[in-house]
Amino acid sequence: MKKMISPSLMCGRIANYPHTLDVFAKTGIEYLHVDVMDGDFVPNLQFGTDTVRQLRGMSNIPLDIHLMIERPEDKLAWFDIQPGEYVSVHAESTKHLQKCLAMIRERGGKPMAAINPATPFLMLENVLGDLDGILVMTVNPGFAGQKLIPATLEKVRELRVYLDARGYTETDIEVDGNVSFENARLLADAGANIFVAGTSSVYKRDLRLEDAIAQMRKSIE
Ligand code: S6P
Ligand code: MG
Repeated sequence: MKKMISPSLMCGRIANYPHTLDVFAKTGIEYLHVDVMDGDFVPNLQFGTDTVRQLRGMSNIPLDIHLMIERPEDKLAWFDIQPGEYVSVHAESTKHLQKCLAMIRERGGKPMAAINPATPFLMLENVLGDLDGILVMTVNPGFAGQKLIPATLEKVRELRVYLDARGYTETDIEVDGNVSFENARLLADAGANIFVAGTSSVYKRDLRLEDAIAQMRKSIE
């Protein structure tokens, strides 16, 4: 499967966005990871609907929207989902996961279910056909700069085997949280193919953005 990098925009300084987005375009970055947090599902606030709209106008790179919000079924329509965008909804945040995934699909988006470190992927068994991907959180969501929870690495490995055994060989596995250069390599070997790049890789301090992206590509090759 194609290995893709999705830098987490919340890790960047807003003043640098024009330059950063330009470098992302020139280096072939596949997606822009946009974290949406409601202060309820996670203990933080991030990127409102208007900001998401403005981000679309700043780059041609498609968005990868990670919704960390309660009752996403009530709020998905606020996001003006565009064809080709990934949109992930946390399985823990809704009683109506299938409905959310179908809403994303109807709008031309690529539906993903996100799962926290403590959530078993088996709970997605009955929606595998509704998904384009599964976002495996490798930290508890809410903040950048955390440490990867080791058990999530094995989870990715088991998930890839589980999906392939059921014929879902094209279902993406995205990983998010402390995807450092070293962890990216381990996660790629375990079967992940979309890598959220934050403060531990692409946005690492003291590294030139272009060099950090090149190093990330090498790690996931
Ligand atoms: C946080 C959010 C993530 C972070 C990303 C940061 O819960 O969903 O997308 O922005 O994980 O990366 P790092 O390398 O600082 O952990
Ligand atoms: Mg995220």
